[in-house]
Parts: sequence; structure tokens; C-alpha cells
Amino acid sequence: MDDTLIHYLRAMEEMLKQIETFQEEIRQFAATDADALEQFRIRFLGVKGIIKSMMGEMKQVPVDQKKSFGQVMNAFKLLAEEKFESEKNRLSFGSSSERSAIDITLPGNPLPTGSRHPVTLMRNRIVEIFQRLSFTVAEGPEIEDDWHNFTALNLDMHHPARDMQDTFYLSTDPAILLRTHTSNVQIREMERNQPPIRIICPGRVYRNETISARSHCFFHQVEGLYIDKNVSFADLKQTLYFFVKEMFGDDVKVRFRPSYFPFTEPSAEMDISCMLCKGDGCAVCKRTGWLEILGCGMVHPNVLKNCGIDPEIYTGFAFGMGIERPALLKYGITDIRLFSENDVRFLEQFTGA
Ligand code: 2NL
Repeated sequence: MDDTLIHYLRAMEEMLKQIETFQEEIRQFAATDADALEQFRIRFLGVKGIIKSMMGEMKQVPVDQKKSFGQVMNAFKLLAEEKFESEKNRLSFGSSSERSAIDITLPGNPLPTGSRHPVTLMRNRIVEIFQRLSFTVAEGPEIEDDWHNFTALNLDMHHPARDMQDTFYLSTDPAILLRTHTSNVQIREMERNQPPIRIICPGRVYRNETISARSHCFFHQVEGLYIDKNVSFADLKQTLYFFVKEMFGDDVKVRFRPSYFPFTEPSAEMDISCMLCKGDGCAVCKRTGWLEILGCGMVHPNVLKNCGIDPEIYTGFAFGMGIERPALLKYGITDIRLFSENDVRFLEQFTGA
């Protein structure tokens, strides 16, 4: 036997003993926590670990011994790998309560919450201001009869608002139509109740108009009605001034213009100074410095009579405003059709009040 062979065999023997010791260590290993497990991995399976460095000895092993040395090393490696996996599983799924697969202290996955429609946001703002003045919300049908939409409101048979081109009538029964304003709700409330009546009526209304960036065949409105003894035009002005200041801020200027509606007498329209150009004149206010926001007036005595309320005892005011127009202004939207297209990319842009 030559010296090299003896030297080699001694080295091999030494190595096998070592492996046996390590194998015993591995069999007995039980990780107390993730740190201990990581230390185990680095010690045996790491790039500079025991197994890697022993594998490095391969090149010194004579060719005819390589196979059996390889088998020993593979068994050693497999043992370490299996121990690592089983300890890892035991730590994650162990019965001990602090070793849970689910870390309950982590924040949860966020749920998409959605957002309110800009028309809803604008409607809520309007309604909330009037609720502070003790108005309560009233609702009614969108499919209405001729009486509640037109006749009770003092619109005679020849009024242009009754024209087929403005109103959607049911083809099977022209006495039934899609309401053109939410005044039908106020008529129904007055028919059912005696004053005091103080209501705000938001809702969807329909007009047979050509659809464009500025107008649609359906849109939303808020109408208000206040009937009691001694309700005056001063009450009307004060209520609407309060509303405008709350809605558009203290700096806004207000303008009252005489107007005409068949259901109010006298009638007026209210303008506010354009908030975009501060009254200087721009494209939005058509260079006038003013924006029309609502129509109003003292409820016509004929309307009160039509609903069974005595105009000799009671007076009241009413007003109506669109929701889409101020929403376009507030959010800088240039096409009214976006409101009804239900494109999430559009809808998810609106937040807050
Ligand atoms: C406008 C104008 C207005 C009314 C609506 C009303 C309702 C009843 C009786 C009397 Cl039951 N009036 N509503 C009054 C004046 C104007 O709306 O420009 N709306 C967008």
C-alpha cells in the first residue's frame, strides 16, 4: 500500500465519522423558531455550508470511489433537506398558537369600496342643506298621469310643455307619461296633507330632447316646496340665499330676475356669479359672468286649489333646479352623457362631498 492510498483512506474514514456525527445532530434537531431553522439551513445547506464544502472534496476522490462517495453524500444531503422541510412545516402549521400559518397581526387585503356617483354627491349636498332648514325628503313615481305632471300645475291643454316632442307618452295610453319634473311629488304631498308642508323632492325626470354633450333625455332635479300661513316672497329669497351661500360659499354674488312659470306667481330665476371667472366672463358663463341655477316663485293659487288647499288661508313658495349642470361645473366635466355611460374609469374619479 502506498502512502497516498493510506492517507486517502484515513481521510475518508475521518469524513465518514464526521458525517455520522452530523447525521445524528440533524436527526435530533428541532427548531425552536424561524431563526434557529435558518441557522440550521445555513450550517448544512448554505452555499458555504457543510454539505457544499464536503461535495467540494469530490475532486480528490479517486475515480473508482466517486460513486460510493457520491451515494454517501447524497444520503447526507437528503437527510438535511428533509429535516429542514419538516421543521419548516412544523413551525408554520404547528399546534402552538403563536406559530400560525396566518399572521393575524398583518393588515388585511384591501377591499375595493367603490365611490358615489357625481350626481349623487351633488344631490346629497343640495338635500343636506335644505334638511338643515327642516325640509324633509319626499319621493314619488317616475311614471305619472297627466293630472299630477301637468293639469294640477296649472298647465292648460295648450301649454308648450305638453307637446309630444317634449314629453315621453306611453304609446298604449297617452294619459300616462314619464314625469318631466319632480313637481308631481309635491302635488301628491299637497293632495294628501294639509299645511304646514316643507319638502324637498330629488329625482330623475325625462324630456324628449336630442341627446348631446349639453342635454340628455333624462336628468335629475331637486324641487322644493314650503306651504304654511304667512309664507312670503321674503321667506323664499332668504331660504334660497342661505342655500346658495352654503352651497357655493360666502363670496358668491346672487341675482334675482323676474321670470314666468304657469305654476308660480310671481316667478323668478336666480343666477349666481360664475365661480370659474369670478364674474369676469368666460366660456362657461357665456361671457356674462352669471350662471343660471334655479327657478322659483310663490305657488299659484290655482295649484293650491287643485290640491285641496285653501289659498285664502295658506301661501307658499316652490323652486326647482337641475343637478347635472352644477355637477358639470363643480367637477369640470364637459359632456353630460358621461353621467349615464357607467364607465368605471369616469365614475371612480369622484370622492368626498
Ligand atoms: C326650473 C324651475 C320650478 C317649481 C319649479 C313648483 C312645484 C309646485 C308648485 C309650484 Cl307643486 N311650483 N315647482 C316652481 C318654480 C320653478 O323649476 O328651472 N327647474 C329646473
